[in-house]
Amino acid sequence: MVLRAGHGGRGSASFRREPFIPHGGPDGGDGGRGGSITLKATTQVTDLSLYKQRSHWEAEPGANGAGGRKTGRTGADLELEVPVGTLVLDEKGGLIADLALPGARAVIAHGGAGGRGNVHFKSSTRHAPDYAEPGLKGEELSVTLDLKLIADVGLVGAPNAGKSSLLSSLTAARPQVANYPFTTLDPALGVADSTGGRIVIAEIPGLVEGASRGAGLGHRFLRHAERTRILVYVVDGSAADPWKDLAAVMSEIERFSPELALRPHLTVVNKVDLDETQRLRKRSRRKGVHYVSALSGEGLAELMEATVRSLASAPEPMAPARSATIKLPSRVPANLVVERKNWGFEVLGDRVEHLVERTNMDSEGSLERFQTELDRLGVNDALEAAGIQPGETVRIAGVEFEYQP
Ligand SMILES: Nc1nc2c(ncn2[C@@H]2O[C@H](COP(=O)(O)OP(=O)(O)O)[C@@H](O)[C@H]2O)c(=O)[nH]1
Ligand SMILES: [Mg+2]
Repeated sequence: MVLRAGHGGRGSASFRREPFIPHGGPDGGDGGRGGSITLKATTQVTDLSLYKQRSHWEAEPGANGAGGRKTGRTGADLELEVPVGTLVLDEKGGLIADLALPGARAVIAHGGAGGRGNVHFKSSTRHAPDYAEPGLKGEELSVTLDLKLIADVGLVGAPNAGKSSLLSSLTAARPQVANYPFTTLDPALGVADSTGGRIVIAEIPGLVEGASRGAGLGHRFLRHAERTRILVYVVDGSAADPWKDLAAVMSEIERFSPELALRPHLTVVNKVDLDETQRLRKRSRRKGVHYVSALSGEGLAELMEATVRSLASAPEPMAPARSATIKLPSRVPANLVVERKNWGFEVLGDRVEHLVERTNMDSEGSLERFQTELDRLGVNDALEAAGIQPGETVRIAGVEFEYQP
């Protein structure tokens, strides 16, 4: 994914106009700073699909300065929302940011500073500076987004099965527990200390909870489940038909992702402190089911042991399930690109753009060197090849020139 922050606005080289004074003092204001690009972690977004569809993002440039010491408007920042657990890596795989918590933000590409207007360049020897600085280029970089696992274990099940209660009995987390179907809407996380080390457990909000909030939401929650290594199906043993509830949840998961349905899982019947659940336990011949009570703590130690064993043998999830990695070649051209526009020609290229930014267009000496360098970099050839005519406009790094071979 290529992120390009906004170019800084150009400083203005303007002079005050006053009646009877042919040349007022310089009053050109500064260019505005270009917008930056920020990534923000949110639970509202659960995957990186948006960034697979669109790989180029640009923030707004700063506006140019103007006469009357007017500073150009700052370019608007661009804030891109990514799922919690997104890693931002540079081209070599180095970590730029770890957006592990909801609300975490990182500025990834900084906007270019605005150029100074000519009011700054007045000195005792120079009363009428007729130049101003160009704005600086916004940072441009190619990054890879990688989505970490949010948890080792995902608790899934119907509303009121006791997912939140289990999470709070197994870990120090204190999710909302309530006896009605509209509770958790974000995955709540907790950490359990076990013989197998730290285990991160996530409560995946119920499908019915999601479905009742509008179509597709249930599936949005299930995307969180994809980012766990094993699933624990939680069933309310005191419900009218617990096995039917279990089947409903499993088929919903199957419908969402057959791969997810095949992931290692445990089945937990909760509320074994209640008579209905006790009776179910006596009646049922199902094997491999863990009967527990989040309330009394019964069966929880055994459940944790089974979880540790299951995690130990669980394969590392396949790449697409575990991490939606976007790898794109860097678009930033080391060499030269000439693009025809309706107003003239735009020249793109790291080296030539840096050259323009470094050059003080006011000094004869540096202008001469600039021309030679442009030629050496092949800019003139490239423009000729693109069919440029004398007098047409060329823009390099935000600075415009008239082409005169
Ligand atoms: N008797 C009993 N009630 C429980 C148990 N676990 C949860 N509950 C109750 O079941 C209701 C729903 O629990 P909650 O954890 O919010 O379920 P969730 O919707 O799956 O997160 C709450 O009223 C809990 O107090 C349990 O082991 N035994
Ligand atoms: Mg809950």
